[in-house]
Amino acid sequence: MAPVYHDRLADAWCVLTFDGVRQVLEDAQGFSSDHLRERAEPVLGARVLAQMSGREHDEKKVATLRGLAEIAMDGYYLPAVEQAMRRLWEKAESRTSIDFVSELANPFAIEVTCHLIGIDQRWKSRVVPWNKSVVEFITLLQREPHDVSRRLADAGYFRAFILRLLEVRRRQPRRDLLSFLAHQCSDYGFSDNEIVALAGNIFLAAAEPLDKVMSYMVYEAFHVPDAYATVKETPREVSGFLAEVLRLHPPVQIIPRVSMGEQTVEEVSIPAGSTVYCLVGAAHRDPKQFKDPGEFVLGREDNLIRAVFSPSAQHVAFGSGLHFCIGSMLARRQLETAFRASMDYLDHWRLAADPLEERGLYTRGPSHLRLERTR
Ligand code: 2IO
Repeated sequence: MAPVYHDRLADAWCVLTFDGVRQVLEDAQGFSSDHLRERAEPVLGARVLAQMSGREHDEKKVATLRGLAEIAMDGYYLPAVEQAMRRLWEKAESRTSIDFVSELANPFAIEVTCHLIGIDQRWKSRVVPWNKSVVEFITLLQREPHDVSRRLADAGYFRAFILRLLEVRRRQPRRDLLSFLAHQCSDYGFSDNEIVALAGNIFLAAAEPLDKVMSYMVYEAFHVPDAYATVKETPREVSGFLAEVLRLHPPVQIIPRVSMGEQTVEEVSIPAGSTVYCLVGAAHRDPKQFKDPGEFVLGREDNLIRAVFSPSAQHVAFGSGLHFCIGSMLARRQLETAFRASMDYLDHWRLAADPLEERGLYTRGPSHLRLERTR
């Protein structure tokens, strides 16, 4: 397979090698995020960080990172994450068979993300379909006009809901991201519309990959029992375990860009104004970058833990360069917390069926993960 090729169906230039993907992501000038104007702005309601550059980008990113750090690291959020995961496992104790994806991972992801943003649990059933429409608008590659208008309407309800909540939290702040943004916004030049867009962006970007990675972690715990045994014995190894899950199963498979002027990647010339897809999964299986790329190897030297969650990462599950994921630390901390808690329960279960069945092209995760009780 050529390292870079034009896919006619998607009308996009697909980049499949690690070096190629890195080159594209690290050249924010040559490869812009302009696609988000059509792909994300109509549902989020304003420009988001990934579309910005220069001073505006830097200032707003600092404010958002500060908010994420303050909420996620303050000693209240992570215990709530652990509690949420434990409660779901406890509930499953009375069952003989469960689908981990729909019954644990997904409810977990929604619960903790609502908690993070500041959405009361009683609103979950409203928010879930709205968020689903926003995610579909952004990530589905082929779209029917009828569905597009329904998703735009749902996104409007979601934004109106967040705006109302923003007003409530502004009067009576709590320990959540929306309260933080409501209070910091004037100092950083965020408009209300931008806060709503940011909150919607963080909701989808936090929730959408979370259940998927959690499910892959549980799958690999059963699939590579030696690696799991090491983690159980030495809990700090969970970082390496997560790092390898992210390499082998990146939940975001496509990072799109638009070529600004003619560009050359892996000696292939890409015309100006083209859609460019960085194929994360392919890059992570590039044998030039990773030895035996298809193997799950705990603590591999070409995927060092200290670099995994920072822009110097040797994998690109969180992107690379200017728009490197600002939620990587949050992702790391909540996934490690939830997985550590899960280790108290995993022994009660076994995988009902291997191989793994997956779904999704843009974001991908196990379609289900049937577990059966062992005792
Ligand atoms: C506006 C696609 C799950 C982000 C966003 C769509 C930009 C950005 C991403 C991730 C993951 C989601 N892009 N998060 O790829 O915020």
